[in-house]
Amino acid sequence: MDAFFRLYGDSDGDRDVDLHDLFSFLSTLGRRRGDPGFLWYMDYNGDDRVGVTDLLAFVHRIGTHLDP
Ligand SMILES: [Ca+2]
Ligand SMILES: [Ca+2]
Repeated sequence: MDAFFRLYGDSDGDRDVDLHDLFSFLSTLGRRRGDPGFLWYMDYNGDDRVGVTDLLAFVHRIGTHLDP
């Protein structure tokens, strides 16, 4: 499981952060732990909600690709 989500923001595990992952991120933006649709792996700083800090971390990674 942690190999799957080694790259923060890669929601589908294909080792990049692209538009598909962005849609997943936006679907959980503003949610907190316990909300339907909360995606724990999009919570970058671990404060149990997906907010501005996580958004900035995500945006920073858009377009990155993890090499094998
Ligand atoms: Ca991806
Ligand atoms: Ca957070």
